Amino acid sequence: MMGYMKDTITQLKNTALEAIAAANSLKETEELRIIYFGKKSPFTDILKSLKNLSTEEKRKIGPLANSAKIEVQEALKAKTEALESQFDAESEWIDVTAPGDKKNSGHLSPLTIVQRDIEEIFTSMGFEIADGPEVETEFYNFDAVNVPADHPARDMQDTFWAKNAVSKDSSEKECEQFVLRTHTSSVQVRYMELHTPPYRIIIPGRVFRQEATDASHEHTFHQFEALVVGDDVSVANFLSVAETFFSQFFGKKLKIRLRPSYFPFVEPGFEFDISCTNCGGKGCSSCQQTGWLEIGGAGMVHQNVLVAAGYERDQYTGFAWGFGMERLAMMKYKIDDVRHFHSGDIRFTKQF
Ligand code: FA5
Repeated sequence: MMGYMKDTITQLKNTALEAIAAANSLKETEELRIIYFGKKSPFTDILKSLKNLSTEEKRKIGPLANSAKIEVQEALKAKTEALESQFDAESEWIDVTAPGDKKNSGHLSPLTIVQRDIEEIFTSMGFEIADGPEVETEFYNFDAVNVPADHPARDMQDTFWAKNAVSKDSSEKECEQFVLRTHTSSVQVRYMELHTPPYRIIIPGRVFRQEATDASHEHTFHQFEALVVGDDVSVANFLSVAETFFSQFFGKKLKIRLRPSYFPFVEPGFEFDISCTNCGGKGCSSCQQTGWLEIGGAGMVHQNVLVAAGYERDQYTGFAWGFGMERLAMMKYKIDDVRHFHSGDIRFTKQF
């Protein structure tokens, strides 16, 4: 019996060691682990059958079975580790000559580029950048800038009114409706209330109008307002600032032309044009042969606006202008349709 058991143990050990030596993958070593050390392990069977032997025999066969088991266990462990390190080396291998993964980086919208250009030019002229809410009270969007409740300009600006909204504004202008601001002029009186002249600011921002959209009209677009208030601010100051800004923005010397116009918040008011950036004023298809490009509205701040902000009438003078950033970007980059800006089309954005 003892001789038979010895042979069985030796044979089991040799077969296991051979199988382990021949294993070529972690899958195979795992299969061998289950065969030799799983629930139905032949080593366990041998150890269990020791109970049929005499004490003397147990003393000899027991250690033999144990050492065979340990030898096989260690061989299996060594083989598994060898295969694992071989696997790691394979998975971590890097082909340094392979072309890299190209990352798709984003791109600034032409509108952001234009806004940054505008801000840079104006801050270099000593202007500050101011901001205000896009959801605005009726007061700051209309009344404060001299557009009373029955004024037709409220219709002209195709306002989005917020339904049943009541202002809880700290300025105690109670029971007003909210509007999506129709122009950046809404920030004028907000700023004036908190500051004492002299000051010069620009207010870039998003505005909203209930427009039937077309190539030059969007319902959501951007304006930037310029506002200068002080003791002796004149139209000459406006002309000088406008000429400096537009010449720098378009990178060439431009002329400014004023035409009389009407906006409730300025007196006198005017539309202003710049000499055509394409032909320099000779006349071409971009300027309909006129030599001029229409830019936007401007004027001397109406005294009613300064009074609405809490200043004394005729204490200060100022100028203001406001125009569309999309329209400016369209002129600079020759974009033919304002709706491209919000299209989300990467082919458009990537061109700038
Ligand atoms: C105003 O909004 C006045 N607040 C401007 C102003 C400020 C005048 C201070 C005087 C003093 P207007 O509605 O014309 O004015 O708009 C100004 C500019 O916004 C236009 O010249 C144009 O460039 C742009 N704009 C107006 N409507 C749209 C639109 N639907 N889509 C794109 N741009 C527009």
